[in-house]
Amino acid sequence: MDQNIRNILSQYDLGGSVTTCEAYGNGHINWTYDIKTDNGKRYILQRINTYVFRDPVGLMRNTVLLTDFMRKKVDDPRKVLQLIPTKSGEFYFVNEKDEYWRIFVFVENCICYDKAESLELFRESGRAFGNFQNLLADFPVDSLIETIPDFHNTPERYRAFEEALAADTAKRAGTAKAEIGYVLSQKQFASFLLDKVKDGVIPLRVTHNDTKINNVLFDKDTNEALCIVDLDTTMPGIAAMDFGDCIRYAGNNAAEDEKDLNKVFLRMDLFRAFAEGFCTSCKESLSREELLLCPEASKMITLETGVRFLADYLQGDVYFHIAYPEHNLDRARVQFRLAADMDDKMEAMRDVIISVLDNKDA
Ligand code: ADP
Ligand code: GN1
Ligand code: MG
Repeated sequence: MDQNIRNILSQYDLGGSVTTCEAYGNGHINWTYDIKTDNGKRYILQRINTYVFRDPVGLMRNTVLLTDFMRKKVDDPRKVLQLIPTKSGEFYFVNEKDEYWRIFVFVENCICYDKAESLELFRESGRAFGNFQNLLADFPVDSLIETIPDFHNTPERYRAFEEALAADTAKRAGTAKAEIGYVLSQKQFASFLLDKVKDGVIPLRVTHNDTKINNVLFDKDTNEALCIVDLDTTMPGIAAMDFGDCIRYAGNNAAEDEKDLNKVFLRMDLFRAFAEGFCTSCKESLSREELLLCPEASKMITLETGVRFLADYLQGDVYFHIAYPEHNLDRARVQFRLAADMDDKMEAMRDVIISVLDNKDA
């Protein structure tokens, strides 16, 4: 364990001495560690990525407000993230290098998946995110800050992409001509959902905004979804985009960074399973209009995420953690292949949503 981490841990009373501290999880943004103590306690230590989150104090205020609010509504403490205060009672610690650190209780007996290993598991993730909507349906939206302004504003992501393309800082535009062409060909679609908000067809709600399956913790024995983690981007947004991001990540037949694009396609059996879990659990909190936009939202978030990966590739990988130099380009290619497949399956996705909402089998 390095001295920096030792110093951070010394700010906390963890009810025992720390025996191990290991890098943990597959997140692309924060730095996460699994901490174990000699009296059997386990924690998640995290350093907040302050390049991504420019207002970590506001972010932590959001997390405290959200977790306090949800805790009053659940029956099992494992169902809501629990922050550990420092010895001086703060929910985060800032060291002399201006790094922001925090500690959560490690949710006991949980397991986290990086893909939908079965239809039932994915249906259960749908229920979990649907239930997240229910839990926060009456949360006072105005009390949250926007931790990343314009996070799912797709036209704004296009603007940033075009800026990155014009600057071509990393001199990589020449290696991504086909991908750049695809992005530009889809520009008309980018404002489709925000126009619905502007026209009053759908509302802004408290949404999670990063609904990858690895942001859900399941009970190891029963595979019941226990807890939604990674609340850093929970802020006002479009509910159907939360649905869409789950589909983008785990409804894909392949991994987010698969190199063999023939393996990349939307699995309709997974789409249906997720829709059953999500739409059924939050039918009361969300309107039919919102749920009917889930197919377009699935394509929107897939396209937008691809645009973000490609912009980061053009900028020299300043945002997402990468494992090798073309990682962001590979990720972007997968998103574009998947978005194109979703175009082909738009009608089929819509039929599934309608049949789930109308409780039919087809
Ligand atoms: P990132 O923002 O980098 O994605 P996350 O907050 O999602 O970071 O954490 C990374 C991983 O750590 C999660 O995917 C999950 O597996 C695990 N994790 C996070 N919080 C907890 C917790 N309280 N208990 C157990 N595992 C957790
Ligand atoms: C990041 O932190 P993580 O890995 O859950 C990103 C999401 C992207 C995702 C792509 C704050 O999520 O927006 O969809 O990578 N989070 C942030 O895998 O930018
Ligand atoms: Mg995460």
